[in-house]
Amino acid sequence: MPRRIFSRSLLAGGAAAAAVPTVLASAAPAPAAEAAAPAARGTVRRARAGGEVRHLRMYAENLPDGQMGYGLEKGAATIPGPMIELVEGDTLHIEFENTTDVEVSLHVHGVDYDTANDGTRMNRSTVPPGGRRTYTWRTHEPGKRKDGTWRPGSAGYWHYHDHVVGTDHGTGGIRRGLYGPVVVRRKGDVLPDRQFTIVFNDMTINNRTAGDTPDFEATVGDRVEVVMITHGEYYHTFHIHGHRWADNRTGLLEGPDDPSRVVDNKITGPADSFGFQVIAGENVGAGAWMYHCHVQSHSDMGMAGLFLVAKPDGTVPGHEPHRPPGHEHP
Ligand SMILES: [Cu+2]
Repeated sequence: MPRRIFSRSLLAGGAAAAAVPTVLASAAPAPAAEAAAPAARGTVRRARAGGEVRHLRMYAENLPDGQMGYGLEKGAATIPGPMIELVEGDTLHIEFENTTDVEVSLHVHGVDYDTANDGTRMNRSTVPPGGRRTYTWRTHEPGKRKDGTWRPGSAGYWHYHDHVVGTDHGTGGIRRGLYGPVVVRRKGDVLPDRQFTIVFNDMTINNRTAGDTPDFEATVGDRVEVVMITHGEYYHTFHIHGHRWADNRTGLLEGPDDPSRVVDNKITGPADSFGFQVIAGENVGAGAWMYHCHVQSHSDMGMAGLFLVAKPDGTVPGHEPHRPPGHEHP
């Protein structure tokens, strides 16, 4: 099926136009390409059982204009870095290579790691220029502790970032683009057709500024997952037009009496992450739907982009593809 609006990276890779690869959690281990193929209408794919031991190569690289990125292959680094997707119970070994000329590391939020894998200089878990090491992340299911209290599982929308470039807290690495999304599913979680990562980093979106902010593309009816991460010095509010989500672990309601609050706007601060799924254009149809920071001065300065929802024929009603996002008002 032709999708002529899909000329740009599905996952808005930043400096490189290549689609951001995904490590999948779907029922059968699948190539990344399968992530871009929406399931047949009316069917829902669900996360497989956890417990797999997975291996991944990851590279830290220099990008143009002083930026840096993570990638799954040499020469393929993106900002944000690749989506890493696991199911509770999985273990991930990341063979990490630093191709840059400065010390780099990999620090993750949300999953289990020991101090030797925390990506800090303090614990000697960084990687020198040209060096390699393996980082191990583990995840677990929820369950009852011996004392009867409830232990949370690892499932959630998380993220990774450098913890050593510039300062011992990775302030320079994060500023230059060394960050990316992690999704940990619970067995049976609904899997999306498309995934977008949106990072508010200082006054940028995915390190891109006014006029060059990323647009994201889907077709009416696609189950779209948004992973939203914040970095830098400021607090923001994330807002998307025409679509709402539940402010809980998955962003989905479990039934008519689910008490989760339904929102279309959420405050978010440095190192926060959350995610949700929407059905593109549900109840509202195809079109160019704006997403933006709702701190007014921030959106006025360009923290805005488009969620382009196409009709099945690939066209987006009312949208001129080469017009910059609609925030160029004088
Ligand atoms: Cu903002």
